[in-house]
Order: sequence, then C-alpha cells, then structure tokens
Amino acid sequence: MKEKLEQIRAEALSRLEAVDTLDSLNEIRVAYLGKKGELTRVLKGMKDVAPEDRPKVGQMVNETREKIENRLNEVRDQMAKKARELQLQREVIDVTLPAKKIEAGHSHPNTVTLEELEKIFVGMGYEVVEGPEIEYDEYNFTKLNIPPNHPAKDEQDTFYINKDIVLRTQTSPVQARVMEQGKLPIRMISPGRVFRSDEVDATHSPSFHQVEGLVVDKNITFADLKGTLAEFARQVFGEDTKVKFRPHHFPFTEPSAEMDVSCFKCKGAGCRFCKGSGWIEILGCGMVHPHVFEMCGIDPETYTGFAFGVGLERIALLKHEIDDMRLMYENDIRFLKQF
Ligand code: 2U9
Repeated sequence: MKEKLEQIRAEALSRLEAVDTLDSLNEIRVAYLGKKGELTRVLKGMKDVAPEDRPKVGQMVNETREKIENRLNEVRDQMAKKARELQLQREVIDVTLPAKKIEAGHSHPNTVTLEELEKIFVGMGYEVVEGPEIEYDEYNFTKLNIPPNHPAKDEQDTFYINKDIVLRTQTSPVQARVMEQGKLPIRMISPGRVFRSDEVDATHSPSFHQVEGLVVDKNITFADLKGTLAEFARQVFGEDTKVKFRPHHFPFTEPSAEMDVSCFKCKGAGCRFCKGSGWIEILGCGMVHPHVFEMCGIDPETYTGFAFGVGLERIALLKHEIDDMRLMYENDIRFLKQF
C-alpha cells in the first residue's frame, strides 16, 4: 500500500512538472484527487487492509493527498503569476509616446458670417429676432403686399404644407409679426432659414439663409437707409468700400433698390471676380411700403421705415471667395476645415 501511494505521488508530481495549461492542471486534479481518482480508489481498497493498519494507511493517504494538492496549488499560482506578468508586459504604457491630437472643430462659415453680421447690427442698437420656418401664407405674402395671384408669388413659388401654410420664402414675416405687436420704434434683424422651389446649382438652393433688417420710427428717411447700409458694407468688406444704389422693385418696399459694393479684390478697377464691372451686388432694400404698414397695424402717416434683405450664403461665399454654394451644404470636412 505504501509503495502504491509513493508511486501515485511520484507520478502525480512528475506530471505536474510538465503541465502548461489550466485545463491539463485540472485534468490532473480530477485524475488523482477526484471522486473517481487514484486516491479514492486506494481508500476504497481499505477494506482489504487489516483493521489495526487502517489508521496508518488512512494517514498516509491523507499525506499523499495533501502533498499532491499543495503542489497543484503551487503550480496553479505560478501559472497565474506568469499569465499576469505576460499581460502586464503586453499592456505596458509608454508614457513618452506623443499624445493623440484632439481634433477641435469650429463653426461653419455660414455661422461665422451670421455672427459677424449680428455683431455689426447689435453694435448699431438692433435686436435679433427669430421666428417660425413654417408660416401662414398670409404673413409670408399677403401682409407683405403680395396679394393672391401677384406675379411675385410665382417668382418665389415655394413648398406648400396646405393652401394656407408654407415654408417661408423670406424672414420678413418675423418682422410683420413684430410690427403687429405695435411696440415702436423698431430696430431689428431677423436671420434664418428660408425655402424656395429653386433648382440646385452653384448659386441656388431650395433652402438657404437670409438676414433681413427693419427700422421703423418717426422721420426715418432713405438717407438713414443709405448711411446704415454703407456703414454695414464698410464693416464687412473694409473701410474703403464704396456703395452704389440701383433702383429696383420689391412689392414690400417703395422706393426699392439693390445695393452694390465696390469690388474688394480690384478696388473697383474691374477684375474676374466682379466680372469686369468693379461692383458686386450685395443686398436688396427700400422704404417700407405704406400698404405693409397698414396691414400690420401701423399708421404710415406717422411712421416711416426702411428694410433690407441679404442672402447669408452670398456674403459668406464672397468673403471666402468660394465659387459654388453647394460646398456649403455638403459638410465635407476637407472643405470646412479651411475656414
Ligand atoms: C417688412 C417689410 C419689408 C425686406 C427686404 C429685400 C429687400 C431683398 C433679398 C436679398 C437676397 C432676398 O435673400 S434674398 O434672395 N431680399 O432684396 N428684402 S427689402 O423687406 C421687408 C421686410 C419686412 C415688414
């Protein structure tokens, strides 16, 4: 019996020397210490041992079990230690490596331009007022002196939600709503997205942005309009910018004009940028039409006012010398990160 136990112990310990995985370690544990293992088999053979020898043999079995078990645990601990060392080696952090760069984003060129325009007008005492992109046909057209069947309605043909509700074609309805509130005087700009059923090309989009402005007070004249917009042009395009007003027609203003600025590339001499003319068209403007005042509840005999409208994309494209509006909406990072 003693020899048998010696042999089991030697065999188990020798197998433990060669073990290299947790699975094979477990196999050895089962083979020697398990319910159907070698030592259990020895214990089952106790019935053949003389009763007086049984305690001694029992003690020997226990000693053998203890030795094998101790070694098994040692080997298991060594394997765990080795695995942990390997893992630490693999995960070692080189603190001298250069850090990953955090890619900081920045505002879209449209947003940069909008903020610049807002700053200029806020500096002149204007309020910034926003309004709904979905509007009543009445506010988008009728109150702005564009009655049903007016040809200008066709020009601005838009997206109808139903026969009374449209996606606004201009931000003017915001100003009509402010006028209706009746708090005078008014000095405001209304920036925002507008919609027209235009085909996409380098200068058109079915959705773009406007900044419109409105001043209403007693004794406002065309001279106030000219002075304000000339100052605006100087702040956007440079101190030596000249302005020129050409007569035009808008249903909501009378008289109406378009304003050009002297070309900021060639200073008015004529170049490819201004198509040889020396001037670049920037915005539309005019004195608020008396019908518009009446429809918004303001007495045109007491109050006068001027209004203007600029396309935000147009200013942003000019300032950055971008020749295709579609680039503004594609959000290609290679384009955007240049500004
Ligand atoms: C009220 C009364 C009058 C706003 C105006 C323009 C002239 C104009 C265009 C510029 C380029 C639209 O984005 S664009 O295509 N706008 O030329 N807008 S006067 O006149 C108003 C506004 C509100 C109550």
